Amino acid sequence: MFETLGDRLAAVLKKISGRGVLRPEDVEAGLREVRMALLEADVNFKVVKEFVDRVRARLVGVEVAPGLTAPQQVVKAINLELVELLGGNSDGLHYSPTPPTVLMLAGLQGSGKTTTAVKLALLARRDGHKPLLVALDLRRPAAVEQLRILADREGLAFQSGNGTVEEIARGALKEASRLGNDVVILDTAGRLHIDAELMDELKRLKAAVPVTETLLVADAMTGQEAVKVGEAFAGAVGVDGVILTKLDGDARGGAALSLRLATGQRIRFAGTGERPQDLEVFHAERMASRILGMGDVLSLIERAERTIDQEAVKEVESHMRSGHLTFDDFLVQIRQLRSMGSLEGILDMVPGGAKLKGQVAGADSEREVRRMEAVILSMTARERTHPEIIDGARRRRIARGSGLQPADVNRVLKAREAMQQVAKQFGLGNRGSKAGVSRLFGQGGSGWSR
Ligand SMILES: Nc1nc2c(ncn2[C@@H]2O[C@H](COP(=O)(O)OP(=O)(O)OP(=O)(O)O)[C@@H](O)[C@H]2O)c(=O)[nH]1
Ligand SMILES: [Mg+2]
Repeated sequence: MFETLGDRLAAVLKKISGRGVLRPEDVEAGLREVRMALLEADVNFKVVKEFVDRVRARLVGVEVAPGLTAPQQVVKAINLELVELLGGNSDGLHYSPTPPTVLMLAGLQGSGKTTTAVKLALLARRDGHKPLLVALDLRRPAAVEQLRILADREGLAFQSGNGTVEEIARGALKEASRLGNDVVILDTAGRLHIDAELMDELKRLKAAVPVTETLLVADAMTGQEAVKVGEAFAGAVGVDGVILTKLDGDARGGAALSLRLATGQRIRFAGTGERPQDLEVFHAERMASRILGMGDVLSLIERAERTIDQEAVKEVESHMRSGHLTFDDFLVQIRQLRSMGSLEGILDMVPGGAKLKGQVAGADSEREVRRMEAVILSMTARERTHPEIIDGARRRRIARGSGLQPADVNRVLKAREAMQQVAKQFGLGNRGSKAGVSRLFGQGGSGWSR
């Protein structure tokens, strides 16, 4: 299981602590442990292969970054890929542009549906909405009462009824429109195991009322079962997002990865306790570090990189002044940009930045930066210092190494040139370089191959 990913790596990492360049055999030894840990956690083998390939591309033959040790560099690469695989940070609840927003919670027995229904209702209320909780668990006699009590305690509107789940749901929607409830949360019944009857009930429910989103509620302790659960619900009912509960326990979060891959959907929220306020918007970085189990190492890396950045920035500036911007310089700029926060925030600070804002989607900029990074890290040291030698064949090789297309490599090549141009145009020094980076992102807002 995932519990051991960090532990598994520890021994391998210890052996490479003195290296300045990561030798392929060292990287392979580390990747073997990663592969085993993921396979044991029931992650699909194709995904494991892709994951391992992408981590490899970030590492083989790469010089260890200044300020980092070889083990730190490996941990960092694995962590970055985990974040990517987890699909990035969640954007919370999606309210329907045409109210009411109907949220259907589905999941196995005891996964936390009823508790989560109340948590979501409170969140919707905090967001300025008027939620209605609907009890549709007619299987467990006490289930309706459980939701009623929880709703009462929080002063939330509650609806139950007689008849089939479809009838109750339809009735609840009418009631919602009469009372002005613009968010309707359906708490459905669970089953001990995946079963056809349950799936059928959920499908009928979905056909009866206009469900905005079906959210799969799953226990973080699910472990091996998570892939099956995710696939079953996604296949039979359709899942738009996942809520992972009981993360306050000692689950390492492996289920997050499995559920994300099995459903193809993001983890939206994490349940972090039994109380109605214990709900957090899902945070991919936090989860990746939990899966990796090396939080201390990650914060060390961050600190090391911040310190190095200051020195590197000075060097970049001197290169800019001499008119020769290498890809190593470019990388420093990109990383500096990332550590400065959101791209939109930065654009606010540069002249003409506001105009570029529309072209850069907030959620994607982080991703773009990561891709640029992947392209540059797939270059050899000579290519980075002498970009002019990058011909068609090299371009294809770099694309392969970074898991992207030659066109993406072209974009990064052009971006470096653009930045050099802009640096000249805006004058030199700190302010000039910030403007340069922002400008080039404005030019490359979209169009990555995947
Ligand atoms: N520690 C912790 N406990 C949770 C969390 N979410 C739910 N629980 C607990 O898990 C148990 C089951 O939660 P319910 O909300 O009743 O689960 P359910 O999916 O509605 O269960 P059924 O209606 O039987 O299918 C309860 O004791 C909850 O208090 C969480 O995030 N953390
Ligand atoms: Mg329940």
